[in-house]
Amino acid sequence: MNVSLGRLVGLFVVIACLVFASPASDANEATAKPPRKFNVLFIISDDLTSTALSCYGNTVCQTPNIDALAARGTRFTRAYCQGTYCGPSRASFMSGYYPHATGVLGYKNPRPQIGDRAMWSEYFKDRGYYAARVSKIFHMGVPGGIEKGGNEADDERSWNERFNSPGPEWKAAGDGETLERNPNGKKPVVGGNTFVVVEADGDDDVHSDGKTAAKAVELIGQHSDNPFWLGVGFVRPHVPFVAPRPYYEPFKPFASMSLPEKVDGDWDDIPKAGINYKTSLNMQMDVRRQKKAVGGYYASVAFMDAQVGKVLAALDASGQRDNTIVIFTSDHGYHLGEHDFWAKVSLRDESASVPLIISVPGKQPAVCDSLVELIDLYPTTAALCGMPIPERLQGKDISPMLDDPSVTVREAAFSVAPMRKGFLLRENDWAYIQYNEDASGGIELFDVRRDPKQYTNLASDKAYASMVKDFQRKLAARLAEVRNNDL
Ligand SMILES: [Ca+2]
Repeated sequence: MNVSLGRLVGLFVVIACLVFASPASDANEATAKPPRKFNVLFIISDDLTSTALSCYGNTVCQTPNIDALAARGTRFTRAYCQGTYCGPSRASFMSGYYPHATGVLGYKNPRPQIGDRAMWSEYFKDRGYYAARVSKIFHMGVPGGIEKGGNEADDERSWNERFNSPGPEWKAAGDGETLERNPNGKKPVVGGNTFVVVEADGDDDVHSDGKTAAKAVELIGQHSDNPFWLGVGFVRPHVPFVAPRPYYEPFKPFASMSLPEKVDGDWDDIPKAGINYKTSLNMQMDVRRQKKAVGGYYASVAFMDAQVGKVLAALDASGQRDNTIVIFTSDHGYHLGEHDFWAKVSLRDESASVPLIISVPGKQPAVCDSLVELIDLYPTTAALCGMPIPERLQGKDISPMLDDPSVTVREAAFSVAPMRKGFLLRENDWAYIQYNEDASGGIELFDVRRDPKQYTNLASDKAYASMVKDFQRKLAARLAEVRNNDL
């Protein structure tokens, strides 16, 4: 009797579960809160190497505002751009495709290649967000485009509103010097993609980035009661190095700046295409000029950091901090004299890696060493805001890393330098660089555990021959994967 009563009760429990289980879970879904419509505040600096930020270990250049964001967000130590200069990098993370998928390897907007597919901000705009940009998100020429204040390679339909921030750039009043190709010091201050330092008169708002911060502050105040996707593009520390005088104080005299270690015969094992397009040699910069370039770059970073502080303070004042995903990054990195290289394009870590901080309300601060790419930002923010991730996107959702920084999504980051027909596969322990798709322009292989500054190219060492072959195969496969898309 007892046994059969027990069975009967058991059977009743099973039936009850079958009958009530699915209505109960439907009821839970109905009462569950819809995904939060987080705002996205995307702050991007131009030509910023992570090595210049104090939260990434720089002890000379202090960046308290970016550091404060890092202290409350996840700071990524292995984030890579997809193209090592403005045009291809920005076209890639905004469209969600690698440069070799769209073929946008220069300074054009990828709209003709992607047709009606939504760019990153447009995807949010299509879902009821107010989408706006202030200054440079897609490519703009610096300083030329900023002097003129035009839209350059922008994409109109990505935004509800867009704002440019014209500034005097190299023409700013103050003490200026052209450092590049000016050995006798007779060349005046010039425009273009040239190393020029200007210690400028007047305050922040004279300059493009000061105006960008002011406009961003205004927009955050105006749009605090509807979800927004706001892109804030600062143009410093891109050349010319122009900042108000007070930002130079910590870096003077410029002779006190230190330069990266110089190694005898450093270029002997670098293929011709791997010698960067700007070097101390072809720029004709002696040690005095090199040190001043570092000081000017740091002053520009400090100035940009102060503008980031204004934008973050406005977010706090708007009451939207707890409802806003904040991203800080750069379009690519930069050389400050390592291997006597300067600027971008190179596929070494200083140039191909980027600072990346993602702060999401409710997540614990963390440092994440997993390999991530700028192309991941689009799908990641879509996921964080409860939107479906379009299948066509070539980046990965890295949002699980914000809960658990040990999560990984890829074996190798992929970046290109189309100007040099260069390709990088960056694994945790190895950096593999090749020039031309058949590697005919040369190969570089670095053991970054033992040689983090990449002084010794192992590519022609017989002991690594099979590893080089493997990397060559992996790179060809990666490129084929990138080219296999819906375009
Ligand atoms: Ca850039």
